[in-house]
Amino acid sequence: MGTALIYDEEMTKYKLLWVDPVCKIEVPERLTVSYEALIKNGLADRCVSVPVREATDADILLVHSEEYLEAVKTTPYLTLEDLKEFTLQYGDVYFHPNIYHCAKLAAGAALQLVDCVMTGKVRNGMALVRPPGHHSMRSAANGFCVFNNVAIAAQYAKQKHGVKRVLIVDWDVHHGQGVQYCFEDDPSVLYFSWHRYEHQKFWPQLRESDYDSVGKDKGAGFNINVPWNKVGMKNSDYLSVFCHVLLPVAYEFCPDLVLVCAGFDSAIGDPEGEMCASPDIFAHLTHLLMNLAGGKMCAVLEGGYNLTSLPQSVCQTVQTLLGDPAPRPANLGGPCESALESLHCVRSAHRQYWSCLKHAADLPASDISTKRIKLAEKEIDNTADGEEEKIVEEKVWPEPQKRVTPPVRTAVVLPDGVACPDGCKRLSSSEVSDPGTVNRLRDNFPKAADDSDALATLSSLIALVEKVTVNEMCNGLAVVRDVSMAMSCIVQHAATAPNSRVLVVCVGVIADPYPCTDNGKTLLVQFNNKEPEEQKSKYNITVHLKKGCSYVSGFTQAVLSLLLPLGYEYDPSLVLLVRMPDSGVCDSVWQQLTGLLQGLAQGHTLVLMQEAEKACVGLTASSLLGDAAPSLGQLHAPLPEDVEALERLRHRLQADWKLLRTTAPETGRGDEH
Ligand code: X5A
Ligand code: ZN
Repeated sequence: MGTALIYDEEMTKYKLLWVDPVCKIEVPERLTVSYEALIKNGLADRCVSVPVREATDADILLVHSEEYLEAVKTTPYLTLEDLKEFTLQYGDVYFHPNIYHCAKLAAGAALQLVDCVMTGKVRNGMALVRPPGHHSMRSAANGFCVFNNVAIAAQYAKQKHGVKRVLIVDWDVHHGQGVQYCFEDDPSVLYFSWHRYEHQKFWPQLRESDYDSVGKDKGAGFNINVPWNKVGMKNSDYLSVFCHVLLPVAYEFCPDLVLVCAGFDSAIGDPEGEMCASPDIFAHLTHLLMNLAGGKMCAVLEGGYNLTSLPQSVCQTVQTLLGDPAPRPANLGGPCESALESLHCVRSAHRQYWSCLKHAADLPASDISTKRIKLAEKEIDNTADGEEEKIVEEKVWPEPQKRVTPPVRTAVVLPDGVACPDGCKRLSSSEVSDPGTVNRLRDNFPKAADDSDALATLSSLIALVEKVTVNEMCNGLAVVRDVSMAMSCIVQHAATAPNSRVLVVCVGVIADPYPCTDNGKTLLVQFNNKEPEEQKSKYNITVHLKKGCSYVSGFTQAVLSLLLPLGYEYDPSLVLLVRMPDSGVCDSVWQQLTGLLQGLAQGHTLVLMQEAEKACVGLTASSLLGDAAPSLGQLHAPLPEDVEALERLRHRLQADWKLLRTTAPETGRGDEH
C-alpha cells in the first residue's frame, strides 16, 4: 500500500500584489521548492500521484458560512483596489484574482487525500497546497488562509466515510484557531496544536490559544493547546510533548483517521517560528503517528516560510510516510525549562479528561496565567514602539543526511520447519558461519558447545547483527530455542563493537542472569509482573506491571511515556526486542511496540522470539516490513497500581534521563496524585 502525493502547479498561480510586510513571506516558491525537492530526492516518483479537484460549495459549507463563501466568490472579479479593500476586513491575509480557485483546489486536495486513504487506495499521503487553511474561520479569512482545508477534510471524512473519530495534529508553529473554533464542542474530533505563544504576545495573540482552552461542553478535553512561551524550542522539546501528552492521549482516543496540519514554520530557520528543531524531527513526528488509525494518515501543508528548511522538512515527512526508516535523532537533551512549564500546565489541565494523565502533577504553584496578565499590563505602556522591523539572525544547520534504505529490509533466522514470511530474506546458516565466530561462541556458551544447531543459530544471529550494523539490511527476526542465550550472545557481541549501543527491550521475565553492564553499551528495559527488585543502574530498568504485559492500557502507557523517551535519549545503534515465552502480550500491542521502536536506531531492530511463539512470526515480520499496526481500540484507565508504579519509576529515573521529565524544576511541587 502506497503513499499519495497531491500537488498541482495551479496553486502557485497567485501572489501578493501590493506591499505588505506581514504577507510577503507567503510566496508561490514555497510550493515549487518543496515539490522540486521531492523530485530531486526521488521521492515524488515513489508516491502515487493523485490529481487535485475543486472542493464543491457543499464541501466548503461543511465548515464555512454561505455569506462568506459568496463573498469569496466575488474576488476573482474585483479590481486591485477592491481586492485590497476586501482584504482589509480580515487579519494577516491577502486576496488575488486567482486565490478563490486555488483555495478550492487546496481544500479539494485534502478531500482527494482523505478519499484515497479511506478507500484503501493508499495507506497515507501528503498534499502540498496553497493557500493554507488552519487559521480560516467559519466566516473569515485569516493568516494567509481562505478555506480551512483540514477542518473541511475532517467533517467530510465523518460524513462521507463514516469515520467516528478524527485526530488532528497541528504541528505548524501557529495556533490553528480556525480548527479549534470549528471543533471546540465536538468530541469526535480531537484537535492538538502546539504554537509559539510567548504569553499571548505572539500572533494571533488570543487568550484562547493557552493550555486552559480544553474544549467546551461535550467536547471538553478534546482540544489540546501547548503554548510555547519562548522561541528556540528544539527537537527534545517537541519529542517530549509527543511522548508525554499527544501520544498517550491519542492512543487512548483511538482515532480512525489522523489528519496533520503540516506546517513547517516550526522548523529551524523559519522567520515566523524562530524555533530550532531540525528538519529531520519531522521524520520522527510522522513516524510516531503512523501506527495510529491503522496507518491512515493525511498530511496537508500549512505554513513554512524558510525556503531551505521547508523543502527539507517536507522531504523528511514524505520519506517517512513512504516507510523509510527515520534518521537517528542526534543529541537530544532534556526539554528546556519553559517547555517543561508548558508540558506541566497542559498535562494538569487535561488530567480530568484523560486517564493516561490522571496522575499528572497539579498546576505549577507560580501561576503561569499571572505571567500573561502582567505582560499584558506592561504592553499597554509599550504600544508605541512595536512597529520597527526586527532583525532575525540567519540560522545555519547541516543538510539532513541522505536516508539510504538497504535493498533488503527484513532478514529472518528461522528453524527448518518455519516458512519464511513473504518479503523477508532468509539467512541460511551455511552462508554465515565463519570458524572464528563459531569457536568464540563455543567458549562463551558452554551450554551450546556440543550442540551444532544452537551454534549455527547463534552464528547466524551474529551475522544478522553485522549485516544490520553495516546497513546491508534494516532489521531482522530470529526464532530461537533459547531466547536468553541468544540475547546474551548479541549483547556480548555488541559490547565488543566500538560505537555500538544496544537498547534491549524485554517483554516478559528474563530467565537467566542477564549479562548486566552499567557502562552504557546496553540499556535494558524489561516489562513484567515479577516483584520488582531495587533498581540496579540507570542502564538496567524494570517496569513492573501488575497484570503483566497482557494489560493493554498499562503496557501501552509504559511504552509511550517511559520506553520511547528513554529510547530517544539513549539513541541506540541497535534495538534488540526480546519476546519472552508467555509474556502475555497481545498481538496488536506487540505490533505497535515493534512499529514504534523502529523510529530508533535508524530502524535497526532485531526481534528475538522463542520457538513456541512461532505463530506470531507472520505479524512480527509484517511490522518489521513497515506495515501499520492494528489499532488497540479505545483504551480504558490502566490499573491505578500500574500508573503509580510507572510514575514512581519515571520520577526516580528523571535525574538520569531528562526526557522523562514533565515538570519544571521550580514550579514542580512533586505532589503527584
Ligand atoms: C499558515 C500560517 C501564518 C500567518 C502569520 C501571520 N499562517 N502573521 O502559517
Ligand atoms: Zn504557521
